[in-house]
Amino acid sequence: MAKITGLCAHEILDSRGNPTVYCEMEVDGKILVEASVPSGASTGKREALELRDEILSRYEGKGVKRAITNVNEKIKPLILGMELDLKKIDEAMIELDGTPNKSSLGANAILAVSLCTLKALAKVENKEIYEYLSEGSISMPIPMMNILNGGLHANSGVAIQEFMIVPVVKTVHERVRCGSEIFHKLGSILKKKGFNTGIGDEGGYAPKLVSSTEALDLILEAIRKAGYIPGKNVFIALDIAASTFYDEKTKTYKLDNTKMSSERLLNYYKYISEKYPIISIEDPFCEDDIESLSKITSMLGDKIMIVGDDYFVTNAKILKEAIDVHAANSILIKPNQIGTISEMIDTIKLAKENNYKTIISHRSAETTDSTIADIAVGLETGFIKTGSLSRGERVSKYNRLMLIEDKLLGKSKLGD
Ligand code: 2PG
Ligand code: MG
Repeated sequence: MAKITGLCAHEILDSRGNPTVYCEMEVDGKILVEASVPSGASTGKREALELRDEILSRYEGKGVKRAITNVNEKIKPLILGMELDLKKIDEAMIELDGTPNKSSLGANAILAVSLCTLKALAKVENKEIYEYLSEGSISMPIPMMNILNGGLHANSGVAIQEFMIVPVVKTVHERVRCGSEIFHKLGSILKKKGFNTGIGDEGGYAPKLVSSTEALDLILEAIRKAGYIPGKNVFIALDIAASTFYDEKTKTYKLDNTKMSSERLLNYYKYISEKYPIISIEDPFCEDDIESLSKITSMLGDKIMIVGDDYFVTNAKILKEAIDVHAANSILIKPNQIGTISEMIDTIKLAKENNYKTIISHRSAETTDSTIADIAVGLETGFIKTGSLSRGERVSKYNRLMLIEDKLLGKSKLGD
């Protein structure tokens, strides 16, 4: 069996211009792989810890030198010479860390090594990552494309974090084309109406709007003007990220300048899901409010996806608790929320066994590492959420999906 012969981490920058962890791994003295990790802004409280240096004079405290040192001085001696086995390597790192939320080594340090291990395993077997991950079948995901950014991802004043279009046309190439055409159409509509066409963290437009329904109307207009039919071949998904506009003291949500109780917010969701072709609502209430999550699931869950992100933080134990109370019917999967690829795989399995839909997801700060595209195909997550149709770190995932599709269609022959 192949053995790990080298490991080295470096500090690089993510798409928000903050430091993140990059790692190289060598196997059998000849195979070299690399991986880098993303970072969130609207993070769930129970996520595995992203270790930052907290030295304010350097990158405003956001340096990751401690995580780098943990890879180079603690994880490296642990796994050097070990056989290449994802579960064993992940377990060894979890044990070395010894905390429930990976706060000693840092989930950013651990995930970089876990990702390298996955990539090395595929390379050793001369397989693509999606082929290595597959348990017999593969399928191409439907993308949720965030073309209008709000919340903590933009300075637009719109409380809802992500307005996504979901093209359900036949191939990934057509889905990407559809997304790109609607994205550009939205840009020209905004320009014509005198809005700013600057973009947010995930590459979607970030105009200053007065309400969320104004955003939904603009998107409907863009879908139609691009030649598609809302509710037929293009749907809408929302990430509310409600924890980010919840006031603990008054127990209210401040949405579009209106203070709302959870009851009123629930009615608002009912209203917009009847008026617009919405197929998915993520994090509709603050992440501690599992009761409201169960309520919305019983009210709307037979028609639309109710997605837990900040609620579940890709953690199988937390998901299990939610399954027991019928909270949500879908889960967002983010590798860095849990910190290892093998734990992420366990969470996907648990979700599927319980008929929860799965959406593999980027973070709002990304690198050009496109492994989540392979995960979507190989583990058949069904959906992928990876931002808008602009910014290199977002399109790297769409590009990877298109290249995988070409390969599967036999369109990747270099010679005769
Ligand atoms: C989310 C994500 C990704 P962040 O809330 O789903 O879109 O945002 O990475 O900032 O948590
Ligand atoms: Mg989210």
